[in-house]
Amino acid sequence: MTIKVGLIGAGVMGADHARILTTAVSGAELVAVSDPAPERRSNIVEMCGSVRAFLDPMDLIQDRSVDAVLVASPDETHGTLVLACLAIGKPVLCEKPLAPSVAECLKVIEAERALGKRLVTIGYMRRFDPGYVEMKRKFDERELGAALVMHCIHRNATAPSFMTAPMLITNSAVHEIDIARFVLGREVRRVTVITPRKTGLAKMQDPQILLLEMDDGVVVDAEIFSNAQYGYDVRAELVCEKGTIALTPPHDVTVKHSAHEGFPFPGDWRPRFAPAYRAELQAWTAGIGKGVPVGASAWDGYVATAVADAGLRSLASGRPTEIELEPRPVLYG
Ligand code: ISE
Repeated sequence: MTIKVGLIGAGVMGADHARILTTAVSGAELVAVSDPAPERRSNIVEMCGSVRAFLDPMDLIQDRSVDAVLVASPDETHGTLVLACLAIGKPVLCEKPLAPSVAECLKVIEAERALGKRLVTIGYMRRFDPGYVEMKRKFDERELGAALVMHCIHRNATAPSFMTAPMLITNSAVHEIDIARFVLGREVRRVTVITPRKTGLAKMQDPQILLLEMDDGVVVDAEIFSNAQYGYDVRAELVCEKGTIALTPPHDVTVKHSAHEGFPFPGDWRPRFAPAYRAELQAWTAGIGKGVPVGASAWDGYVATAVADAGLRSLASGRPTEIELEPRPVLYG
């Protein structure tokens, strides 16, 4: 069975998803694209062949030839598009965040709960990254004892012009929030945002440090630095009672030249997480065929937004901020 996918949003991430779906995922086919910009729509058609182009994303969602929808449009459109998919019972993979506001996330949870089945997957692709998957597997063996601290680093070479200080939390740190919950299997109960001296190379508060206090006492510190200049660099080390588990920087070769030894950094997250994006799309489309939901759920999307929202309040107040979650519906286990 081939899953026919419709893509909403053909920007940087949407185009990358289209390329991966067409070249690296089996049992799936990109059949439709929607984007307000005609040149972006035609890029996808050129790259992927027989793909129908739609101006209105709602028409794509309704179209009978589309089995499942991939949402990669701007963050503020996510909630409405996901709700439209749920209204007609179509599976949807929505790029992070599920929605910028907690209230909108809760509407999605309510709609899915009313349907009684999971149709929403959130694109927290790190859950499919071989390094994080191995970190979780090793930790779950419990040979290293209890987790104590998790150190995370999230550096972008340069931030796009639309990036703001709050977006370091809602756009970048949400990945750290989600992966900490995924690896540790615990919820965040308090968040504090610390603002170090800021770089002279950006106008906004950059970098920021998020301190996440988990409900079992583990502390996660995450440095978010969106103008680090030298490349895209994501690191993590989980410190346990009897040892640590760290990601190794993924690179194919080490080069020795001119009295230096080193390896290159990617320019952004697409090459760094290419295996994760591929595995995510493969698992999502295969899961639809089998009726098995995979990846981060709408609940995970809601929690990441709720923690980020508390982070925004901490950024504004400078104080630790408690997180109060709604009761978890049985649908989400
Ligand atoms: C971007 O939107 C992403 O999702 C990337 O994975 C992340 O590393 C980057 O910081 C975000 O801006």
